[in-house]
Amino acid sequence: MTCSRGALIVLEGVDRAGKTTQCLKLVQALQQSGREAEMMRFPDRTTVIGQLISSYLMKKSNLEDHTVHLLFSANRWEMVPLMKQKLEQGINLVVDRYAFSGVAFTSAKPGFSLEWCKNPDVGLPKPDLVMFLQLNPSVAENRGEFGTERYETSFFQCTVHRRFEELMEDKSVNWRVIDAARSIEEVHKDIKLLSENIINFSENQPIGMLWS
Ligand code: Z5A
Repeated sequence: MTCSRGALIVLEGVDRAGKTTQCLKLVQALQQSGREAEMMRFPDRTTVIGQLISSYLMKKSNLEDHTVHLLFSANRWEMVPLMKQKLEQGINLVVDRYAFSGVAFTSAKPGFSLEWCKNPDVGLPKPDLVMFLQLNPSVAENRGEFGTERYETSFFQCTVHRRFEELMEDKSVNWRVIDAARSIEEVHKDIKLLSENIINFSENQPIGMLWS
């Protein structure tokens, strides 16, 4: 008996766009409709590499910029065997940030090209769908103060947003832009519909390789 594979669905967006809120709601909705679904997030702070990243983000330690970029990528690669296993078991994976955040954040730093930043993530399991939660920085500001972690400043987030826009010009990735300024329920409705469609479409397709 052959089992249909699960879909790899990624949510991206700038700070406070609602990625975590929507990932949780999507997993719940898919499960309620009888589908197998699980959430993953990057960085995954539970692993040894994830703890190095977490300490860096919390400004408890400093890491050289190339080094931390490679650690973020390694944190995805260490999850690849598990991701593939789950997808092949028919479990749909809903992922909060992925390689696109990796590239957008590092390339927002001086001296980093998009191309260099993409290289370590070439060949990762390719998402079947990437939904970018679009939110104007002024609306995001109304969702509360920035936290105290690294990168949580308006100036840096604006540069990150521009890098995401450059990444979205790549038609080899199935990007969908979602207006995240609406209510949680309205945003969820769109995300659920797009996800259900891609789950049906992907079930008999092989898992692709990102940027290759
Ligand atoms: N990073 C990197 O540099 N390289 C990499 O490779 C990767 C990541 C993978 C990780 O942060 C940091 O690491 C991140 C990128 C960098 N740095 N920054 N900035 P994280 O993943 O641990 O945390 P986060 O991604 O920064 O979370 P977030 O962006 O702040 O939040 P969010 O997930 O987008 O939003 P939320 O938590 O669902 O919602 C935020 C608030 O808004 C909350 O109060 C909600 O109730 C509210 N909300 C949500 N939706 C709505 C709507 N529709 N209306 C009104 N209010 C809403």
